Amino acid sequence: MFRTCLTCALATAACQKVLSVESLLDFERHGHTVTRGLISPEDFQSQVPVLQRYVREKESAAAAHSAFIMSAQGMAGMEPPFLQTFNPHRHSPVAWQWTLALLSAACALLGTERLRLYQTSLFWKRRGHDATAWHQDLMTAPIATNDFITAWVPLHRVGSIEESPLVFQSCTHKDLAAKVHHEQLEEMGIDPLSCPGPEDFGEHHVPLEEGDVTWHHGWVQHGAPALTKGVSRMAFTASYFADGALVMAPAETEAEHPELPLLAPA
Ligand SMILES: O=C(O)CCC(=O)C(=O)O
Ligand SMILES: [Fe+2]
Repeated sequence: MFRTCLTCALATAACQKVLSVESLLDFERHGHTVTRGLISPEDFQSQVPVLQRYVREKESAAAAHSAFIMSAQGMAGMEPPFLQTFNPHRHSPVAWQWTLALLSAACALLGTERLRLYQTSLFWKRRGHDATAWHQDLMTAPIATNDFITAWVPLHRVGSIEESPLVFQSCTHKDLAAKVHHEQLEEMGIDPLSCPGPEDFGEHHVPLEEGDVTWHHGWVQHGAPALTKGVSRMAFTASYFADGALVMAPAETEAEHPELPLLAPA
């Protein structure tokens, strides 16, 4: 991000005010980092119950969506990795407040002063749900950019790997050559099922206390192990990208991303 910061003295000053140089470098080098205590204890205690209530209200819609996705991927009847409620910021003032509260740190980490919001989500992983498989967020976002970041905010303490934190393959946002894709493994005669999953490979930031936030770059490989301690894990996420990126033509994205047409360049 210094690449971008150096083009603008103001942005450099803003970056260093919001986050330490160590955090900025950590994100730049590894593609993920953690910011401790970004949500204040007062806000956390009063606002988390509102978000938890919202997740529960949307449970049946989220379950229907995940059943649809599992079936589309030929895995009908299997456990999904989580229930996902999309874009709570459009309906919940608290989710919108968190989206704005995370903005300065997101700008600092991407080294820009103007971001667009791609999406917010609430992830609810319960005991019995599958692991969140290794993936890169930008693979499924219809945006041509390398400047994309997601804040992942657990709605409770995540004290250990058994409680399903996000797990990252460091540096894959810069150098994917070091890792091989699932399909390539098959070609190479390696059983993809015996590849180490997020439960026994990768870096994480536990223990995460209330108000801590992990950040990951849109190209970094990440996932999460299945929950083996506790019964439920919930997280709020907000994904942003640097203003000015090209997005796919509205007609192709309208069904899934009704807000994206607003972002299309003239
Ligand atoms: O919470 C999870 O298990 C998945 C979240 C995720 O992949 C993301 O925030 O990009
Ligand atoms: Fe992701």
